[in-house]
Amino acid sequence: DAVNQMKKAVGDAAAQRVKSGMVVGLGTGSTTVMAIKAIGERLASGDLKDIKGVPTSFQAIVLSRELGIPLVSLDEVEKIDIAIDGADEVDPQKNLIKGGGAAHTQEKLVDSLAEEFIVVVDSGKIVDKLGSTFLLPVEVMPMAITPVTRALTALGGQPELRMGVKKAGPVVTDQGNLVIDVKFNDIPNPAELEMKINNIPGVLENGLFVGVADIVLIGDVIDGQPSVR
Ligand code: DER
Repeated sequence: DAVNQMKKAVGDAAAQRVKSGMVVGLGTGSTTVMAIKAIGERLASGDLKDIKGVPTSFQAIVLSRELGIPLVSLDEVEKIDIAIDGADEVDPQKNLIKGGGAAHTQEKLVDSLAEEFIVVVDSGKIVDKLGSTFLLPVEVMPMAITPVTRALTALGGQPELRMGVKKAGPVVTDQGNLVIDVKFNDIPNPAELEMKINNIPGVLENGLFVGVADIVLIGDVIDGQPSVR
């Protein structure tokens, strides 16, 4: 369908920017899956050689293994040349809300370390204001759920514990923590809110990515043809 066409178009475009010999941050989510698959195809065809991936989730690890993309840890690399990752919202200042896949803790680490962080989104993710279409994910230590819920409410949010779909009970992150999704009616200062939330004891990371994205590739379908801007 059109959204998948957009995701593939933007994933392919991002994969084309990877050069042989690079260390590539491998993000999480269905759009980034398209980019990682395209990287795998370029490796298989010989068009791309000698790259190393730094994964941001079990999803990225499993897919990279299937595709034969060699993985390295942050202890083994001097730098990350490019990170490719998705987003749930992108505002006009290229600030993001991420965490739809509950992977935003490792993602923010890898994406912010990269020399160039490329965001891959379909056009449906573009918003005027962060928080207008997506709840803000917050990764929280299990023992801290109740006090953090109170603190997020005090910040003006409406928090709710993220429940699993094919897993009974709450979603558990790759770090073994839980996720609270928070509705904020307005986020006038994303940088300030990002810091305030991360300063709540028991919070590991939240999905506001302020001043991290370098390039945003937007997939569209125009006159039935996928395009990227
Ligand atoms: O969890 C994440 O941050 C993902 O990147 C998510 O925000 C985007 O996932 P999607 O490409 O499947 O919409």
